[in-house]
Amino acid sequence: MPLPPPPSGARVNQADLVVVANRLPVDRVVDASGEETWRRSPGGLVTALEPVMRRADGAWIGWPGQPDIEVEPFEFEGTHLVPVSLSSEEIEKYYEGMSNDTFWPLYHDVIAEPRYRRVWWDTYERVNRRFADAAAAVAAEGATVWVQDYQLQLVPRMLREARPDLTIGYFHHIPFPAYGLYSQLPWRRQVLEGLLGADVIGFQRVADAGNFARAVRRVLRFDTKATGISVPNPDGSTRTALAKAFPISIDAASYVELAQRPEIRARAAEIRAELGNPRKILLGVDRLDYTKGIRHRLKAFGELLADGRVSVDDVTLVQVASPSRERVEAYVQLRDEIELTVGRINGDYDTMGHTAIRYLHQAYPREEMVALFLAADVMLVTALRDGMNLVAKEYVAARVDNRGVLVLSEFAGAADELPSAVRINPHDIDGMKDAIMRAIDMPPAEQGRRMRALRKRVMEYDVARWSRSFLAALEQARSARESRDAEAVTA
Ligand code: GDG
Repeated sequence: MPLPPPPSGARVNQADLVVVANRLPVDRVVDASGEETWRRSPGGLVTALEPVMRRADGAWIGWPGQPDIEVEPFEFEGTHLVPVSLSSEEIEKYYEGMSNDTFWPLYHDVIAEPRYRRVWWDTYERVNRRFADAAAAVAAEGATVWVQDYQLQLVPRMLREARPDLTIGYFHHIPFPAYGLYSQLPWRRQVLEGLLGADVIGFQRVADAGNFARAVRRVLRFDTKATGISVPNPDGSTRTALAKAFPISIDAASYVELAQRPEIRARAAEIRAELGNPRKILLGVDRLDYTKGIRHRLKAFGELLADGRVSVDDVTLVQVASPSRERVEAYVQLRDEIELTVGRINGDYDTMGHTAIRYLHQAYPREEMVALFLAADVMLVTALRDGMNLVAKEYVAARVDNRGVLVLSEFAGAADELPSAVRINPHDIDGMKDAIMRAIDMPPAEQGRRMRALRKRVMEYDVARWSRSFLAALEQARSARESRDAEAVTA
C-alpha cells in the first residue's frame, strides 16, 4: 500500500479506544518498485488488538520507527495510526538510555548495572508528555486508553490530569522488581505516581503486582488491599486502582495453522537433514539480550560436551540470537562474549560433518521459526529474568504432534502457567545440565503427557483472551466510576 496522502487535518477526539505504545504497529519499508509503504509489524500485541481496534474504530499512537521523520496520521487496515516523532537525540536518551539502559536492567533484577542519568530522565519525561498529549487529542469523550509498557510509565498520570473523563489502563510487559532493587531508582516516586494514573495496572505475574503494591506502600504510603490500591484524588476523595496479573499470551491458533502446513513440515525435515540428522536437536530462540541466559545455556552445553555426556555426532544446539539494541554498550559486549564462547566450543568439539552449536545472529520469518520449533526435540528457555517469554508458548503451540520437551526457567513469567515443563534454575549450572539430559532422554510417552498439558493451557489462554480480560477489567473500572459519580450527583 503506498504511503497515504497527507490528510486534510488530524482527526481529533474521535476514537473510543486508544492504544499508546512506544512503536506503531507498522514498519516503514521500501517495496520492489522502490516505493515507500507501511507493512504490519509481526507480533502478538498487534495481532491481538487488531480485531478489537477495528470494532472500536480505534487509534494507535506510537513512534514510526525512524528518527527525525514527521508523518501525518493515517488509516491502516481499519486502525487510525497517529505517529509521534522522535529526534535522534530523543531516541538516544529516552529509548536507548532511560528505557533500555536504566529501566530494563533495573526491572530485570539488576542482571546488568542500571545507569541513572538525569538528562535521560528529563528527556523521558518530555517524550512521555508528547505521547500523553497525542492520546489526549485523539481520545473521544469517555474513551478507553490502553498504555503499553515501561517506556511510557508516566503517561497514565499525565493523561488523567489532562482528561479525567477517560478510563485508563496500563500493561507492564517486563518484570516489576522487589522493593530492595526498585528503591535504587532516583525517580521511584514519580514512576509510581505516573503508573497510578491508570485505573487498571496489569502485570505478567502475581509476584510483579505484589512487588508494585509493596513499592506503593513503602514510597507513597497508600493503602492496598488484595489487588486494590487506594489512590487519593485531588479533591480529597479516593479512588481504587487495580494492580493485578494478566499473563500475556500468543495467537496460538496461528502457530497451529503454520505447524500443519506441508511446506513447513517439509522444511523441518530439511533442517534436520542439513544439520546431519543428529539424534537430538536442542534449540534456543531469543533476542540477543543479557536477560535471556544465553551464556548460562552455552556454559551448560559446553560442559556436557566436555564431560562426554553428549557428543556432536549425536546432539546439536541451534541458537538463534536475533539482533537487538545494537547501539547499547551492554549488548555490544554481550554479543562479543557469546560469539567468543560459541567459537571456542565449536573449535573444541566440531567435526568435519557435525557442529556443536549452529549459531545464527539473524532474524527469520515466522514460517522458518515454526519449522525450527518442529525440528527441535528440546526447547531451551533459560532466562535469568523474563516478564513472560512468548517463545516458550510458541514452541508449545507449534508442537501439534505432542512431542518435544520444553526446558523452562523458573525466572520466566511463563513458568507460573506451564508447570509441566522441565523447570530449571539457570544459575544452577549442574542442575541445568541434568535437566537438559533428562529432556534429551525423555521417553516419548512422558513427552506426550507433558506436552498435552502444556498445549491445553496455551491453546485455551491465548492472546485474544488476554486482551478481552484486560479490557473487561477496564470496563468494570468504568462502570464502578460511573455509579460513584451518579451517587455523588444524587447525594
Ligand atoms: C517482552 C518481554 C514478554 C525472536 N526472534 C525472532 C522472532 N522472535 C520473536 C519470538 C517472540 C518475540 O520475538 C520475543 O518475545 P519474548 O516474549 O520471548 O521476549 P521479548 O522480546 O523480550 O518481549 C517478555 C513480551 O515482551 C510480551 O509481553 O513475554 O518477557 O521481555 O514472539 O518468536 N520472530 C521472528 N524472527 C526472529 O528471528 N519472526
